[in-house]
Amino acid sequence: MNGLFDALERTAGAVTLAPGAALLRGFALDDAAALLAAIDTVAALAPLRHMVTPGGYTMSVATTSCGDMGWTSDAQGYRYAEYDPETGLPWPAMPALFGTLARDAAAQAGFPGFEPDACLINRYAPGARLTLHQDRNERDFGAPIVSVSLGLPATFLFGGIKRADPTLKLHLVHGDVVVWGGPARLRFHGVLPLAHGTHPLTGACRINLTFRKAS
Ligand code: MD3
Ligand code: FE
Repeated sequence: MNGLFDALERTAGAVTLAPGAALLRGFALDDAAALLAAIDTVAALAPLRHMVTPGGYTMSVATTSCGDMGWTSDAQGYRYAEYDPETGLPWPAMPALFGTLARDAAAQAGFPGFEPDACLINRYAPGARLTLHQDRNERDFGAPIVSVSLGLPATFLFGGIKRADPTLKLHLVHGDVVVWGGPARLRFHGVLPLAHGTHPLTGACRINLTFRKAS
């Protein structure tokens, strides 16, 4: 895969992909096993599920959340909610490691004081994808979004402010963290269908964490 960011991706440390968007290559590597164990704990309380979009499509990505707020979708629309509609219970607490990692990554990318109140957990099986979209359900677009990639690699699409703007491809691998803030916060983005494969820590899937300030 010859993404346009290949040269940048080979550089160690924080790399600016675009104004407000920083790639922290391997930032979560040392925490990956502990993150995956914590994800299992969350998913035991709030199962990963395939949500239905307002347009009536069942998402190929399976999703759950932890933290004070969780992201949900149904025929009524996309939104954050305090309760998991599947269980009727509050979302599981955000594991301490999650908050620390998100705060440290945001600070390294130039967004000190990031205190996420929601972590969306996306699980991709081979073939699962996320079509181009904007994240606009959060109240404050001044806060960044921090994303953590675990398991199988994926090709991420990074677009512009309009849906029809050209997209760049970015190869995201196990342990990569990207911070999306400032002028990058509302850019369109998506994930191409996941390729088949097996990762030693996750098996045949990719898991993505996105940390947000939802309220
Ligand atoms: C760029 N998740 O959950 S993370 C999502 O890999 C989502 O599961 C993808 O898009 C995934 O909404 C991509 C990277 C990401 C997240 C939010 C962004 C990139 C972003 C917000 C603005 C710009
Ligand atoms: Fe998104």
